[in-house]
Amino acid sequence: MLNINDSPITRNGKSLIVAYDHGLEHGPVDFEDVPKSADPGHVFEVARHDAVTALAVQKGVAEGYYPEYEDDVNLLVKLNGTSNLWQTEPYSPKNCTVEYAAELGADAVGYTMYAGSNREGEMFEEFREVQEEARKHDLPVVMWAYPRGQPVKNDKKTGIISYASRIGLELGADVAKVKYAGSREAMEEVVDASGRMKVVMSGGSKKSDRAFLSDVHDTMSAGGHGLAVGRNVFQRDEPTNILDKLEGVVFEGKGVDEGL
Ligand code: FBP
Repeated sequence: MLNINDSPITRNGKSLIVAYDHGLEHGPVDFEDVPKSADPGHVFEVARHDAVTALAVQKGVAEGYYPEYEDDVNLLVKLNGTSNLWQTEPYSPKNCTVEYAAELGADAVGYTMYAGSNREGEMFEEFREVQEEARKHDLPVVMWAYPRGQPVKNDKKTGIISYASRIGLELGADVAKVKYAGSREAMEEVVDASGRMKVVMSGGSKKSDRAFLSDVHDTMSAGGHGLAVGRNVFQRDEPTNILDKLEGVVFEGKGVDEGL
């Protein structure tokens, strides 16, 4: 495991990663409420906010936009991804090498792991390659730890989220991005299962500021290390407002009321 406390993707050991790979994972429907969010340039501008420690994008978006932002934004290149246009066994194919991500200027790389899928073996093997190549480039590896497949009846259960996060530790991730487990106590179990690896909360669909900050606060109080969030930032007309509030809760130890 790398010590990523000196990495640009952390600030005082914590991270606030803006995830913006939804155009691939969900399609343009995620941009309908706030049409300007379909423009990667808009989201790169948002990611210049001091609270944002990295912007996670697929390589095509990185190629097209990152050169203008390399002084202001830290880049996390997502190395695999999938559309939701198919319906078979969960699998997220690799579409970019660590070497190419490094050439693009990545400060970290990301990989989605669907533990529980019948194709888990292929993904473990792809992740092995990613993790070992990332070590050669000294790049932190963030695992999107999303248990999925026939044996995973409920991916919101604390035990299954803990298991997915633990798989991240076992396979050499530096950070696991997990779904919110539902309470501070449940997030504590997830963090406890994860050893020294950092655990960050995934955002999920859009909520009110108070509800979202409350989940984030639970995660931070449970010993989590921040969040990796997409829709709860870019589906707002003024993403800067929520980033100001998140900065208080994630980096300044504020409670929900104070953060608001
Ligand atoms: P959100 O904060 O919008 O949930 O984004 C997090 C994320 O992991 C994205 O990086 C990704 O595109 C999406 O969720 C995948 O979500 P799912 O596989 O659950 O549809």
